[in-house]
Amino acid sequence: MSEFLTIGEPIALFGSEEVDKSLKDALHFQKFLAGAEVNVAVGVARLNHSSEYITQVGKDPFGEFIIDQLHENKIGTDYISETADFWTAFQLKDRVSNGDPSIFYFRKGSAAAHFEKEVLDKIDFSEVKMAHLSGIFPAISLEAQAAFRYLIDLLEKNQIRTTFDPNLRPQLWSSKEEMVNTINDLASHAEIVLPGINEGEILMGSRDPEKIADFYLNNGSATKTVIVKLGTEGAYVKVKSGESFTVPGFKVEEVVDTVGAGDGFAVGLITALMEGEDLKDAVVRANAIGAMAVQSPGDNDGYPTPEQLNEFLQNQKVK
Ligand code: KDG
Repeated sequence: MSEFLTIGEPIALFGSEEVDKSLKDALHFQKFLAGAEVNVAVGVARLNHSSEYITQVGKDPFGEFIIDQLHENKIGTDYISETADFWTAFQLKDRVSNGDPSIFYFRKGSAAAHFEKEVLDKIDFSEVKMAHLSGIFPAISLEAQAAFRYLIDLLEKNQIRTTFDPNLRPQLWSSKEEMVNTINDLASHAEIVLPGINEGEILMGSRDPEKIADFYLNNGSATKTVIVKLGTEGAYVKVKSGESFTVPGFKVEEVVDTVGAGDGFAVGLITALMEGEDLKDAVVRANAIGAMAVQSPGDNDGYPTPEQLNEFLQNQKVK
């Protein structure tokens, strides 16, 4: 078993190679492995930590591509089921010279949305140090949400440290109210909650990082730390004892694609904590990997090896 595990929906991503061309008009695409949680699994494995990814793929070329990519990235696939009845999800992403790209998903009723929670009974938790959860998997279907809640129970029973990224995807929920209530309920089970500042505003009604942090620190007894991601400004951190600090972000020369930065942030935080670094240094690493992620076109191709991370940290200046 691995030191780290996560559950999610893997997606075959076709990223346009044509800058500022609409998805309708673009003709040339590059294929990548994507999906918020698998991005985190990739980043953790790239920093030499054993990493396990839980999901279901279809018996189709995208499913085969994803399994190959997981093997190439040295990610454990012991708890991945396969089905011939449903397709693996895929998505199209355009390339923009400014701001966030548009993404078009083909995922409704996917193989992952039909994940059966019995698979989770096979998990060996003996070496697991940390697990990462995100608000996407519980949004893709009621079956996935039931499995997600069952995994939370298992993680609690096995006293595994958890991070939770709300990763809001409003199009996957039937209403804003359902999304907000469910995400806040799920967040209450995590030790570390990682909302983005815009997500905080949607989820609890304020853009004040301290108010967002206080909301989640009072939301459930499991939550000990809240880290509010401030984009290029870095991150605001508050812990249960009341201590708080801001860690500034790194300067990025050229932004190629913003998607995957939040997942990269989680990679930095989780790996540093698993290595015993203190919270402040862990957030510095989180900011660094977030900044590295935006400098390449796929979601996770910019995540560093240990050597690349050290080089970045030595050469970069904070904003
Ligand atoms: O965080 C990156 C994800 O947005 C992307 O990989 C696709 O998982 C995905 C999603 O649901 O948006």
